[in-house]
Amino acid sequence: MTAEPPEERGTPIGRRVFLGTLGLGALGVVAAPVLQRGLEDFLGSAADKDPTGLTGLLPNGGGFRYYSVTSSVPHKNAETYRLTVDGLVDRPADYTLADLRALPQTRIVKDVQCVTGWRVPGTPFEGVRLSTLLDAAGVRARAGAVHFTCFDGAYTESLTLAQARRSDVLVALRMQDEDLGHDHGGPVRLYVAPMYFYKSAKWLSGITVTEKVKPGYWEKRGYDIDAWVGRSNGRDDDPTS
Ligand SMILES: Nc1nc2c(c(=O)[nH]1)N[C@H]1C(S)=C(S)[C@@H](COP(=O)(O)O)O[C@H]1N2
Ligand SMILES: [Mo]
Repeated sequence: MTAEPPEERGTPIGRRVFLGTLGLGALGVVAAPVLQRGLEDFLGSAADKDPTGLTGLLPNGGGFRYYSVTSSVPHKNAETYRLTVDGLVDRPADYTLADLRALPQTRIVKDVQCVTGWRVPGTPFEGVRLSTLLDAAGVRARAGAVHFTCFDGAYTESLTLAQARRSDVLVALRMQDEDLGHDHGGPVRLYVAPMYFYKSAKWLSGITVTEKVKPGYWEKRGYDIDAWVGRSNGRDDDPTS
């Protein structure tokens, strides 16, 4: 088994670890932000440690852990949510939740893999293909990448244009066949099926087409930019896609 960073072992409930402030890149380790709180997270951790799988039977949200790099995140709903598409495009756009729901929806069922080691099998995500929004915006010839921003005000991510145009990259509105809840990045998050889950930016608010890849929040702190599951970050997990 690939080594997990220590904060993933027995993290006490309520402990807040903001590794970003510790200069992860300088430490040269692969580690993750952990902001664990509440019953769901406790059960999620416990399930990983109980070889009998007993805790897996509890209604614990299926092994997901809550992550945020900020201590609080505003709540957005159908009235207040907006997604902006801008940058190197011919037709910048602002989408409401209703606008996104009115576009063709794609459902994908794959495993989810966090770079710190936890994996959740067969998780349905559903939403609009990112390529649909890019095509609608009219990406200009010199564009080469896409940058994502979030309404937590801090998290960012990026993909090359080729990655962003894959059919398994979604602007997700639903997860586990329910509308995306706030804790999982709702009402709208990115879902990048073949990559480690840190690429799947929660609370998505901006899609900016750029010339070159701009490293995202964790990539500035040491994670690989090309985050293919099993082929990056020094890990050998089975692919998710
Ligand atoms: N805005 C935002 N998106 C984020 C993160 C975050 O801290 N903030 N963490 C990433 C990481 S490292 C993981 S593993 C997943 C966790 O998603 P979950 O909280 O739905 O389990 O979200 C990713 N997207
Ligand atoms: Mo993660």
